[in-house]
Amino acid sequence: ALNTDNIQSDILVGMNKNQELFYFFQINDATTFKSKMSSDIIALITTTTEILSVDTQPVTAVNLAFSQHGLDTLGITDDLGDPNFTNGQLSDLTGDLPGPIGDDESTWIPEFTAGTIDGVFLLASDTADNIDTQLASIQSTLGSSITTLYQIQGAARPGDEAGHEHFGYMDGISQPAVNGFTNPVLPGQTSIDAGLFLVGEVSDPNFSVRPPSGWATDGSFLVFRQLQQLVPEFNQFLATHPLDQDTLTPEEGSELLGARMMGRWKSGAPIFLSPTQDDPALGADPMRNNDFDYLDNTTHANVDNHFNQSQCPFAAHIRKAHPRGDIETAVENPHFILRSSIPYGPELTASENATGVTANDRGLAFVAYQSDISNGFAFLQNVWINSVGFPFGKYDLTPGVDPIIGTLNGLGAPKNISGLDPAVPDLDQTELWHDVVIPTDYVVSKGGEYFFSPSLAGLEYIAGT
Ligand code: N7H
Repeated sequence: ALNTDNIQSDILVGMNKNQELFYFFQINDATTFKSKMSSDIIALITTTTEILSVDTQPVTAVNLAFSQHGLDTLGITDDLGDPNFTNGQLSDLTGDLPGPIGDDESTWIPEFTAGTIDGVFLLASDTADNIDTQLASIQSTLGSSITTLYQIQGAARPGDEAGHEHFGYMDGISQPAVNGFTNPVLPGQTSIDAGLFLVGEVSDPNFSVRPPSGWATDGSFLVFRQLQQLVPEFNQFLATHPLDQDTLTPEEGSELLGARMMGRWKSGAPIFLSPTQDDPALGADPMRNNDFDYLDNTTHANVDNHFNQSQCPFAAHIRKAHPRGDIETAVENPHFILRSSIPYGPELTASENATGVTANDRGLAFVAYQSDISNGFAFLQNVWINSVGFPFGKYDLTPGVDPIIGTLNGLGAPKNISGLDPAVPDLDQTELWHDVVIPTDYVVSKGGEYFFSPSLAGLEYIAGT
């Protein structure tokens, strides 16, 4: 079993609150910062054990992670054994394999291009007021040893939309199960060794190059991305391209197109199990809503699945990001992440709805944990999501980029996606004419950074140096 007293709460469980603030800071005075870590800050950090029970959950959960720039500032000279982390996220726009991650730097905000962020506090609670109180207390403790660089306020959406992101789809359904932690394992969940998420644990692919003193053990690399969602533009695209106009109403045809781009209906029901209409009962049922593998329903053979997009396009978001039987029968798949994202920004206004043009910034404060960024986020984004040929080996050799988050070099270029229209299943190897063309990107990266979220013992180690 894992030592859940030593692991920060967001990694394996999430912050489990409706409000979450990402507070990015710069360290001005390493000595004072480390001394305040020891005397006050570490005591505030929420562990996995604490978050698991409502009885022990703090009013405001707090996690803390550092960039490489931050570890440098704090005088930590150990190489954590993750080059993507060491070089920072900005360098993955132009870096070596498995980058680039596809963003165009022109869409990044200056706070992320500056490369000066040393750390991030994650603060989560039921109310924004609780978070403000906790943040004020942290700021008063740390005084002038830090400077605020940027903050993003995340929040669950209101009412029935709680749990849904800004495009309207239920999120947070599918996560890998972590051996030695997740219990029970739900149908369709893949069990993964803890070392794919936690440094130094079983099957950590870079075990041999971690700091020999062991202080990085039970930490995890946190990929943060501010992903803006152009919701009215996305809705307008769906509204003007309804599928199957012979049998469906325009509204139903638009819903079907969105669901086929995502791989799930707005309720969370997987289209692979319910291809023609939403099934909210299926979406809400954890015993069924993740129990599919993209293989033949009865034989679970891999043969038919190379031809058939009737149940789910090859390029659907959830299939690109987790191809299940498309690859898992062939190889042990090391490309898993634990997601802990939350929406940010206001609800759509009536005028945005009417004009179809975004006036307010909103999107997803994307968070993913892994023990190797090049196997995790960077691999998913580069080799799967942004690659027109993945899943490889299909009858159609160009399924297309991910229709939700895939981008052709971050430039908003039109994207040809195979098999989105079930009436025209796109079996042809060479001709692209019946792909659905998505005219631009509806998710735009505003930038991000790579962080390391140490264990509690790791935080003590840092503070003691
Ligand atoms: Fe995605 N969305 O809300 O539209 N994602 N995602 N994602 N995503 C998933 O199955 C979304 C992004 C993954 O196991 C669902 O839990 C949005 C990035 C993975 O079957 C929905 C954005 C990356 C899965 C969304 C976004 C991923 C997944 C279905 C950006 C990685 C699990 C809910 C604005 C690089 C797949 C669920 C599986 C699921 C949405 C970004 C990865 C609804 C809006 C950048 C691995």
